[in-house]
Amino acid sequence: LKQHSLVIWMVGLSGSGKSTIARALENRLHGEGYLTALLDGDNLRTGINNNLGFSEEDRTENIRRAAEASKLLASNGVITICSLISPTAQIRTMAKDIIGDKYCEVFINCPLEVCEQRDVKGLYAKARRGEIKSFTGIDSPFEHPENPNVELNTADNSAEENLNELLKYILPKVKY
Ligand code: GGZ
Repeated sequence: LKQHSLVIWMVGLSGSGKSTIARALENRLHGEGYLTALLDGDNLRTGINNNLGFSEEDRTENIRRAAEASKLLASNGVITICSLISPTAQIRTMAKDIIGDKYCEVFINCPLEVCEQRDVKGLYAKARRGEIKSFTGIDSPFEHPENPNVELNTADNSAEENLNELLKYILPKVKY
C-alpha cells in the first residue's frame, strides 16, 4: 500500500456542503488508487451513534466516537474523510487530541444565511418553526474554526474549485 494516511476532518454548518466535498474528494482519491473511507455524521447517527442526540454532551460523544474510529482506520493506512458539524473549539480540540498528527482540519465556510436559503432538507425551516430544537446556527452554537489547515468557501467558489484547492493541500501529504 503506497500511501500515507491522514484524517481529513471537515467542519461546517448543516447544508454548508461538507458531504458534497467529502464525496468528491473520496471519489478522486479512490480513482487515483488510494485506499479511503468516508465517515459522515448523518450516516454514523443511523448506526454506531444511533443513541445520540444534539445536546452538547451527545455531540461531544458523537465526535469522540468518530475520532476514535478515524484513528483506527488511519492507523491501518486508510485515508479517512470525516464530515461532521463539529460545532465548538472544544469538540475539535478533542478530535485533534485523539487523532494526533494525522488530523487535518478543513473548514467548509458558508454563511448561515446561504445554508438556510439552500435548506436542502428543510431542517432550517423546521428549526425556525421550533419543530427541531438545538439546531446548529439557530439555537445551538457554531464557533468558526480559528486555525483550520484549509478553508473552503462554498458560497463563492464552485465545487470544482474547492476540490482542487483541497487536493493541492492533501495530495503532497498522502503521496509517497
Ligand atoms: C444540527 C442536525 C440537528 C440539529 C438533525 N443540529 O445537514 P444534515 O442534517 O444532513 O446533517 C446534519 C446532521 C448533523 O450531525 P453531526 O453528527 O454532523 O453533528 S455534530 O457534529 O454537531 O454532532 C443535520 C442533522 O444531523 N441534524 N438535527 N439539532 N444538525
